[in-house]
Amino acid sequence: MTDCLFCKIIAGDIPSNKVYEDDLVFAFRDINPQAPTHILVVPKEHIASAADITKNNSAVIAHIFEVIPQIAKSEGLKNGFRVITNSGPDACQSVHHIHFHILGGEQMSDKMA
Ligand code: DGP
Repeated sequence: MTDCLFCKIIAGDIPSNKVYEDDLVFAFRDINPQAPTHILVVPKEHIASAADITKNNSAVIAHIFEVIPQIAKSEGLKNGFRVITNSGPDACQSVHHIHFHILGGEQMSDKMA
C-alpha cells in the first residue's frame, strides 16, 4: 500500500533500525520504546490488523511466531518477553499494518491493560 507507513519502512523509503529480515518478515526497533527492548515484527504483505487474519494469509502470521523467538534470543531476552498486537480503536492501534510488539529487558507489570 503506497500510503502505509510500515510498507514504506519495509521498502526502505523511510529509514528504520532493522533487526531482522527475510522474504516474508521485517523487524525493526520501535521509534518510541516502551521497554529497554521494543521491536516491531511485521509481515511484508500488507495485512491491516489481527481482525484481518484469514486462512488465506495466516501462514505469514505463523512464520512471524517462528521468527519472534529467534529475535528474542538474539536480543538476549533470556528472562522472558511480551508479545502484543493492538487491533482497532479500542486497542489504540495507530499504524494499520499488522505488527507484533516484542517487549523485554525488564520486569513488566502483571497487568496487561
Ligand atoms: P500501535 O499503537 O500498536 O499501532 O503501535 C505502533 C507503533 O509504531 C508505536 O509503538 C510507535 C511505532 N512507530 C510509529 N511510527 C514509527 C516510525 O516511523 N518508525 C518506527 N521505528 N516506529 C514507529
